[in-house]
Amino acid sequence: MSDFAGKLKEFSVDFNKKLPDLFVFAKGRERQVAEAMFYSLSNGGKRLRPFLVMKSAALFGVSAEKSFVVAAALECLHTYSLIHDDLPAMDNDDLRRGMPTCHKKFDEATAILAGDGLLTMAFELLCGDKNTFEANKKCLLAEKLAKGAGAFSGMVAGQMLDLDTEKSANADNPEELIKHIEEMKTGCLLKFACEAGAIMGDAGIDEYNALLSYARKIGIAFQITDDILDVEGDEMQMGKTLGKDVLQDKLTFVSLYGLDKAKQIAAQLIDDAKKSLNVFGDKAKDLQDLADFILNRRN
Ligand code: GRG
Repeated sequence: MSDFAGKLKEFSVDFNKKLPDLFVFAKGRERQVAEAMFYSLSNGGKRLRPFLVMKSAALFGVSAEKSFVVAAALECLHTYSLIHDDLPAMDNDDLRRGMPTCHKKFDEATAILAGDGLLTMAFELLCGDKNTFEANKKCLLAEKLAKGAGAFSGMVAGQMLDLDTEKSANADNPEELIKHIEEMKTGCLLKFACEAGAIMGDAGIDEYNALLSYARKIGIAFQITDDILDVEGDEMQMGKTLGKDVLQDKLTFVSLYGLDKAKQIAAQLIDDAKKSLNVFGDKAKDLQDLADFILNRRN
């Protein structure tokens, strides 16, 4: 395990320890949905988004204690998207984070509700008392997350387009289309992670733009590596079913450019992403290392 992989593991162990405190487990039958939410949230996961939130905020001296709730809100929202993406009506997957998907472990209706529960919990965390930032920052964070995750130009919009990518192989400009989809489907939450740090830390305009530029580049690189791993990754390491893009004849960065060029593009994006952070000097080492981790990840 590389030094950084070890650091991320340590971060995720700490992060996971605090998750049970965010839950209320009722005694009645409704308990099942909270259990399903907790099952999917606590079940593995690299915690890249929480790491990005907390390390971006740390650039401005925001304590981990303060930024944790925002990081947890984002991970709740991300986990909802994975639960719903795995449903039979979407990607129909049996395995996620190396464990049975939520609808396999529980049932389909419970999984739908668990996703709904995590989505709403994200906003309860951002707007409630556990988030100790001033009201205007809470409101801005909630608005940014809603937009990034939403149906007009965020993750839900990206997922809608992604459902059609089997039919998009003959699109007029497949390169534009795939970038557009991935910016919304995957990029928006990574963007929120970095932007949240800037908001919490009252970043100046140059710092704000530097973080947004970094987020945009790692977002595309992250999706390219996801497409590469779908072809040459290891199912055990990835903890999910692979090879589905080819089977579904999906438009991906790999189908568009081939493996070698896709790898080159990802490497260039990561290089550029790291350069975007120059304004922070050595303080941004964790974010620089995370960018390299995204490029070299095996899961
Ligand atoms: C269903 C509304 C809705 C949205 C689904 C995120 C998403 C949109 C679909 C997931 C499909 C997918 C594999 C997307 C590629 C990028 C991605 C989000 C991968 C999973 O993120 P990781 O690798 O996962 O950070 P962990 O488990 O480590 O948190």
